[in-house]
Amino acid sequence: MTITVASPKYVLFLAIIFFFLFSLATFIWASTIAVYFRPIVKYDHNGEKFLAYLPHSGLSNQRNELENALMLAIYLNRTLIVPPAFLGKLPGWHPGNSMDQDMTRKTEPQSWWYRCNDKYAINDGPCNEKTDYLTVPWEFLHEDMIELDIPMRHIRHVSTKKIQKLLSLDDSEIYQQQDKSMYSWVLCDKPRDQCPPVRVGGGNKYDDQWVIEDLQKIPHTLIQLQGMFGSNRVGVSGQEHLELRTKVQEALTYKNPIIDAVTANIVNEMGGKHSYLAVHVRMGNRQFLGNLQNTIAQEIAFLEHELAKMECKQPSSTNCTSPLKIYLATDARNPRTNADLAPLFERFPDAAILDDFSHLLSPLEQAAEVAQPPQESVARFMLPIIESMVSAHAKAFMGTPGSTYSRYIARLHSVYQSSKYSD
Ligand SMILES: Nc1nc2c(ncn2[C@@H]2O[C@H](COP(=O)(O)OP(=O)(O)O)[C@@H](O)[C@H]2O)c(=O)[nH]1
Ligand SMILES: [Mg+2]
Repeated sequence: MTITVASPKYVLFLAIIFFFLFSLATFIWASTIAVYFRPIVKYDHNGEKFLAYLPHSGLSNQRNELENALMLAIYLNRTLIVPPAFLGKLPGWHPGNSMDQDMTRKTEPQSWWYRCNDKYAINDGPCNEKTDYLTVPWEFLHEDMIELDIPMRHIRHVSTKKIQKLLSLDDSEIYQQQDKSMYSWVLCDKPRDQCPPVRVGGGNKYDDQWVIEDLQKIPHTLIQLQGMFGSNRVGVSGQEHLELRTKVQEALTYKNPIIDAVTANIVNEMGGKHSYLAVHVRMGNRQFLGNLQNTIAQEIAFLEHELAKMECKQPSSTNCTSPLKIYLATDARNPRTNADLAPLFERFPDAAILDDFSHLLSPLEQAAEVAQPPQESVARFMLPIIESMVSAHAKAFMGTPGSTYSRYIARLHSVYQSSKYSD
């Protein structure tokens, strides 16, 4: 049978080809070209003003920045542009525009043909680089953030240029802070004459001191700050501010059904809430190595002391009210064969680690629904969070001095001691 040019089969064939090409062109247009060449519409913000900052470092450092930024947004009555939480590796603070550039590159949405399907990581390029970090919205980790009475806009693409486009701002409407160092400024939330003097170069951590009024005077629609990290960087004093910070900190307690369920199953296998002891050994960064032996010795002494309080000579001794288990949270690879951790395992050979619960971790893959960039497996990025939560549900906890990650676990631990969290 021959198909002639005018035959219905030929027309149908052409129609299918045309439909296919049209769909493909529309898809390419919608996912790439239209995004970059959208006409600029000038929005009227009706007096609404914005505050943005750039995240850096590990998860607890980022949360500290978020907490500072939320307090500052309250003081200035500005809407906070909230970046996502970065799990995995995120570089520390760096000067100039490089942090903004790095963020822009890391969070840029990828074109549809470039979606990290390269399982074997053969090609160079942003997809392969991205496999060592993952972003999720902060609200995914802390669902109570939604209860906070602070205007927020959550973004996924962290870039000053992108925020400028999103808010349709001219250059003149943006106040761009250029930090001289990681601790460039500190904010005092009192009248200037009541603020402690900052002696530049006099051993002070911060270079400069601002008061709220200084920032309130800035007329620009967007204040774009750089780093926000530092304990007490945004001052909190007086009853009203202290109460607000308590609310912010409460909202930044982990709350997510997937994470909660995985934690509950591990805690259950550990014997239940408040029934075991936990320590956190932070050793993955050079800054913790100098004091590591000391830290481990202190943690062993802490565990001995806690056991003695309960008249337990060994975690499993029969005269204890109930045999006690020990949980070790750590960023060490292969903790059981790590030479630095040997003294701990020699003294407590049955101490549990996260690897012992690998059969309970697969539900964490559900985080893929909100995670970017797309990855083969996302569960591994969630593990440090599970470590924190399991440790925080212990009867007693000790962390690594100087680690903000440990400090946050200690905070969670005291929250979880309250009746609200005990069954
Ligand atoms: N798997 C695992 N990772 C951890 C643990 N503790 C810390 N980390 C990792 O180390 C980072 C801690 O960084 P950061 O928040 O800057 O805290 P700090 O450096 O300890 O003050 C986290 O984002 C985790 O990726 C742990 O117990 N287990
Ligand atoms: Mg750190």
